[in-house]
Amino acid sequence: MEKNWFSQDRFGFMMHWGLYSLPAGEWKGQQCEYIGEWLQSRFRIPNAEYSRLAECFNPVLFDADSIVKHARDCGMRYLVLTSKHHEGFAMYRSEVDPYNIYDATPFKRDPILEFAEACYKYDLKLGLYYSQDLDWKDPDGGGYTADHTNVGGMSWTNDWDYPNNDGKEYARCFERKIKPQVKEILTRFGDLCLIWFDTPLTLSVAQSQELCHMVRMYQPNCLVNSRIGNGLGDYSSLGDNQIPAGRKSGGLFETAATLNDTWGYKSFDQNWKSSREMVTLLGRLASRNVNYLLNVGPDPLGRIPAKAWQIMDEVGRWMETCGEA
Ligand code: JFZ
Repeated sequence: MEKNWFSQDRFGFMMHWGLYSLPAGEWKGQQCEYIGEWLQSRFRIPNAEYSRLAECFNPVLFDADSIVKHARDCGMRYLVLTSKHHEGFAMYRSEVDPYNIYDATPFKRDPILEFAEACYKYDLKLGLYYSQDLDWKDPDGGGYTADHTNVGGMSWTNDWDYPNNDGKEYARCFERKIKPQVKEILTRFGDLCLIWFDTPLTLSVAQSQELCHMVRMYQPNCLVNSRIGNGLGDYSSLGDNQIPAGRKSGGLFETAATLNDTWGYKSFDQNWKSSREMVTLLGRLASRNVNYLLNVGPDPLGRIPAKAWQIMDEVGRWMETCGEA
């Protein structure tokens, strides 16, 4: 795989899928007004309680083949899947940590592997999201330095289970979990087109460099996004849903944008963009030299919500009639 694919294949599909998809934005009678994948931090749910979601996570209607085919029909050329989000739960069979979809759920399947196979079949490129800094399962997960809260007033770090921020040492989490899991995702699923790191708050320059070197070593043609931190990476992830004012030059750029107002599934978020808005956005971003990475959160059974599926259908039809970029 050549690295210059990025400027040709301007349209990608991102999926935020994890344990958070199961409560679907609600916890004990309260609706999460914030993005769904932040539910654990929003309601400060102890790991002992949150991890029990795994016991009933069984997305039996998940079908990687039909989702990838649908993305392809919609004109998308690459996929980006959450292999592990801030909650710390791996969505693939990890030997590093049993807190993963294969070992901890009745599902006993590896969706990332199934997606990888479907991508190969339909000739889409595969990229993986991995939260390398924030990890709420690990006592030394990042986000405990400086300001401990994000814009919504939620903790970056798990200070509900592990309140002693001063005693935390990200280097321990980095060595025992992050590096070994990054190695896993780089070596298990064939060629990757990119790794989508996120929210670098705690990583040192050396740690960002080390992850970059691992990517180079195991996947020489795999791009790294700028959220690896410390000014590194091959391309810039712009702010969420951001459209730059003018044409970007001197590099590769991507805007991740979600189809409603959450990245992870929330049953009550029905604020979907129209296919017309999507097509317009795709055109405007492409004219500014920016890729469009469109996100949808699969539901607890592993389905793309019907409304999102239908909007993607419409985009596909538009692509057919008006030609592809
Ligand atoms: C991060 C995550 O915290 C969030 O859950 C989701 O995965 C999203 C795609 O990425 O949130 C961010 C990170 C960076 C910015 C905004 C939200 N930013 O730079 O504007």
